[in-house]
Amino acid sequence: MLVAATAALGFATIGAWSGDGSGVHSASSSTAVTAPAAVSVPRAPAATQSVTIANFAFSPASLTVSRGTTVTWTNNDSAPHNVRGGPLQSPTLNQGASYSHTFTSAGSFSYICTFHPSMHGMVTVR
Ligand SMILES: [Cu+2]
Repeated sequence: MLVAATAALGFATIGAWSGDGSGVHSASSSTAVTAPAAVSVPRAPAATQSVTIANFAFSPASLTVSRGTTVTWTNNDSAPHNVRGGPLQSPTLNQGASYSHTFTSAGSFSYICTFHPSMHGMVTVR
């Protein structure tokens, strides 16, 4: 009697195990769902900001960033421009060209375009 009960229990256990087998299957598809979350990780490390050069002006003309931020200037004008002042020493930026600088110390950094000195910009780093 007892042996028969044990055998039945063993059979039931095997049945449960095969049920787990299909459970493993759904677990592997939930692993695939987890993967897109890992894609968000690269966003965290480096802060970036953009300044557009258009219509002979920097936009935004004034920007406040945290130390370690990389600022990228992109010239959208057909006229060439540059970004000069303090640590900012870009080459001539023709249309579509960009220049990046990573600000590692706090301070206020004003800059101009030396071709058009009326073009002013400022980056405040804190
Ligand atoms: Cu200019």
